Amino acid sequence: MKGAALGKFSVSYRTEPVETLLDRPGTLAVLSFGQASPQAADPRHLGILQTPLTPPAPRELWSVDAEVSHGADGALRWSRGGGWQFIAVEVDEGASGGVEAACGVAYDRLLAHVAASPERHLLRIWNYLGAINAGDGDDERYRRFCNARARSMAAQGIVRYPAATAIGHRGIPGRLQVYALSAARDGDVLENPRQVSAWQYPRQYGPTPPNFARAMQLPEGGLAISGTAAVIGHASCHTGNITAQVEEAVANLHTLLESAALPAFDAASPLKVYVRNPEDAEAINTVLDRHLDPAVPRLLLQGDICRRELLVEIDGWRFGNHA
Ligand code: 3EB
Repeated sequence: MKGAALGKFSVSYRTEPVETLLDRPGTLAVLSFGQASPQAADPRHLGILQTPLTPPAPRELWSVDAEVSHGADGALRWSRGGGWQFIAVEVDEGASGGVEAACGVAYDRLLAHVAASPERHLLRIWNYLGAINAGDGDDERYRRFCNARARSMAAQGIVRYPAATAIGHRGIPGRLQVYALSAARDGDVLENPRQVSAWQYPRQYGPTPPNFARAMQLPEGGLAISGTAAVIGHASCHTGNITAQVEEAVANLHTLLESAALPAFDAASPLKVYVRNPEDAEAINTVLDRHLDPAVPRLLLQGDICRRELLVEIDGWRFGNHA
């Protein structure tokens, strides 16, 4: 089903106070960094537990050119307008019985909500979990998260995966944060010709390959780009070399843009850079200064990447100028 045209959707980094952003017409969501979500606040305001590395960090604003309604139902909150929906679920592992159980709870809630909503196409999802690399081999928490995510998606009959990010945080232990974008019209999956599709990763990375697409072409144009790291084929590369890892991640990003016939990142292309070791921030910025237009908004956060040897990962958006 094609459905009606969607309104405009955009994401930007903003320095205004949260109340100012929430009061703007068309605000779908506001993300604040380095803090937990405030209790009983506007459901559109999500606190992200990862520490910003360039204080004062801006907030992230999701906007639509339409009227927005919102609500909350326990651990899940949503807002919708113009054919777009923001959904967030936050779960504590202690209350759910461990990382796999918590992930199952979060995904079951999220997927059921999306399937029952007018914005039933899941396009983009972020997963932030504590101590993502704790546990050895197949007991690693990221791998257990992948098991649960796959089970929930299979139970909902999802066979076409959204773009995604899965990154660790060092905030409240055991707090799982999942948030997502869905829409009333579907997008188009975009894979990276330099990389094996994640859902086809071989067994060595865990019992369940990660269920995500490298990028999602949004129904009204624009590209939502998944967490992108120094992975070629299915292998991590440049272990221990932060400069080379950033260069490889940027090369992967540029390949995605080329595949979508999109021009280079610009002022409407907010990128988020997840940095394992905060002391690498300067080296990372040096490489990014070399490869990105200075107008490209970027936000560095401390975040642990899901493979231990990976030191940096970049996700983001490219709005406008669509082919
Ligand atoms: C990779 O390329 C790096 O499990 O949702 C990137 C983006 C990665 C999303 C996920 C994992 C995920 O495999 C890791």
